[in-house]
Amino acid sequence: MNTIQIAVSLGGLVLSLFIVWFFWLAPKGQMRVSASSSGVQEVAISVKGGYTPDIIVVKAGQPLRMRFTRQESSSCSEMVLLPDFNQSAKLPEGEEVSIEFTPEKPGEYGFQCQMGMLRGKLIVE
Ligand SMILES: [Cu+2]
Repeated sequence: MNTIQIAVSLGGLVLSLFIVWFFWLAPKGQMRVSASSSGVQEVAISVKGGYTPDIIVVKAGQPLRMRFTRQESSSCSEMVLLPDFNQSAKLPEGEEVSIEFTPEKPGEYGFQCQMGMLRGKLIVE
């Protein structure tokens, strides 16, 4: 390999590392949810290569409504699962789908697509 080939390979490596970081590892934003006047904590989550926001902070003992809107056709994200709460939903593209439950115990709970490639975190305080 000459210098240019090495530079090109290194460039490609750096680029793929960046893509991995960008799509899978970078936090897409933390959101603290407050209850509306009806007492429901409500959060809108957009689904596109990940969940935005992907870290959601809520209060224990208050009903929570998670409104998912999937903005892509990738089959990866067609389901969202919250195994700790026995909740799951199919997300048709472009349609808002709500999941409602009351997180009773403080802790950290994951939500994810069916293969576990997209992940988000629910922090219950
Ligand atoms: Cu997936």
